[in-house]
Amino acid sequence: MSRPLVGIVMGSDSDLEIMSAGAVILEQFGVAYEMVIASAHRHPEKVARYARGAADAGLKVIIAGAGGAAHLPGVIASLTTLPVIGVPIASPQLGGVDALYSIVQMPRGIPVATVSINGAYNAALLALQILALEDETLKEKLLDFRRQLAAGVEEKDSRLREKGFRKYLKEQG
Ligand code: RP5
Repeated sequence: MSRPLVGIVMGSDSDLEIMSAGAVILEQFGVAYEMVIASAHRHPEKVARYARGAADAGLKVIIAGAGGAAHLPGVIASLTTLPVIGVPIASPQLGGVDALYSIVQMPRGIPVATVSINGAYNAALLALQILALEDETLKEKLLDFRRQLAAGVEEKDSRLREKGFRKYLKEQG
């Protein structure tokens, strides 16, 4: 197994299901990653150790997901110059707006690239795009992925024209 290029960090195992959507995408593109549970509030020393050592460990991008008073991505970003992508995780109480605001409203000087609530899928794609800056093969794979997205739109459009909206909606079920 090659050395991980992407670190997927989360504040709790309750974030794991959401964050695993990012891991699946990285696997599909053949990019090595590691997953880590390290809470900014419950285990700040571990977060600091991980963030400070991330670049030397060979990581190129960190995806950090947290819910509630979500300080994990920002704290990691403060301790490394690697790009950090923040994933706000939906909480049962406030639905993720709490984490979204916590992660996106970083002070000037320490950015976190924040994706949508529960957006681990897009976080992984953004990580791949960053890696693709120096990896032509990966860039080609991303272009192919985009072509597939476009083909999916074309296929739906043709189906809609062919069937009409009533039949289309019925089949969507
Ligand atoms: C955050 O608190 C975690 O990222 C998680 O989203 C949330 C709840 O954690 P648990 O109480 O489920 O461990 O730090």
